[in-house]
Amino acid sequence: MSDLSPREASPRKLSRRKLITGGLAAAAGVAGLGVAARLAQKYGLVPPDHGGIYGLGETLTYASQRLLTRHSLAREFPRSQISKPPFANEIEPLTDQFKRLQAGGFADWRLSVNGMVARPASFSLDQLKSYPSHTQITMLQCEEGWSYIAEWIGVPLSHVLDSVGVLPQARYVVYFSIEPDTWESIDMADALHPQTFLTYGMNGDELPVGHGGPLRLRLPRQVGYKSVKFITRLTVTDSLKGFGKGVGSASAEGGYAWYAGI
Ligand SMILES: Nc1nc2c(c(=O)[nH]1)N[C@H]1C(S)=C(S)[C@@H](COP(=O)(O)O)O[C@H]1N2
Ligand SMILES: [Mo]
Repeated sequence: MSDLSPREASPRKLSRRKLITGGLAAAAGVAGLGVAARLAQKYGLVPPDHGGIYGLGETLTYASQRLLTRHSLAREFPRSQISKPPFANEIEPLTDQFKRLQAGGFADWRLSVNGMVARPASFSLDQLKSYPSHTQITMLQCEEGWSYIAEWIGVPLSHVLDSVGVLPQARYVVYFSIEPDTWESIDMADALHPQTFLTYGMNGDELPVGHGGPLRLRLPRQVGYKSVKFITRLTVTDSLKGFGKGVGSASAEGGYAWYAGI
């Protein structure tokens, strides 16, 4: 019996990955930042918040994560491990617009999807719930150190993207909260990842407003701030330059990493 794991049994793939990550690190160490930056650029592995040569750390983190863990899954937990009760992180006072929608039972909540898609669309919650619902029991980890485990119920973002027809040149999905100045973006690898959900339920119930109800993007492979609450809009794009200050997210503008993989 071979003791090779399936991944090790595919030497061609592995050696290409090794070559690129090894090459990036070596280039950074020996030949200097310029060469590493050019290599990363060549393979499309530069995050939007790289900040020129000073962002080499961010670039290496993102590049090696993408090459090595692109298809890996966040850990899922048994039902017995669900935290009781999970507390909700502090959120800004909700706007009047939100309160009006809440008073109507969120019947008028819409998720609009536009940008580089064949058929821009606007979905009601009922429409999103008409897709087969999926669940995951995963951990939400705040960058400040605390975490909790919950069951998240929703529709994989990939289903919604498939239904609008993402154009081949798309590279990122930018997602916006109904809250002002609250937005993030992810690359297509994370957008199409099976655990990236548009979430409308939690622990067998509706998603509570404190946890981002009626609709939250759930992204268990990155830290908590990428799981934005109160999602109303998605834009598919090939460049993040035109959004805000061009570094990919509100949190990146505030000095946090755009790519915050766990
Ligand atoms: N719209 C919105 N989404 C948000 C936040 C926020 O303040 N507003 N906080 C983020 C941060 S920093 C964390 S750690 C998680 C907390 O999720 P929880 O309230 O379910 O614990 O939500 C994230 N999503
Ligand atoms: Mo957080």
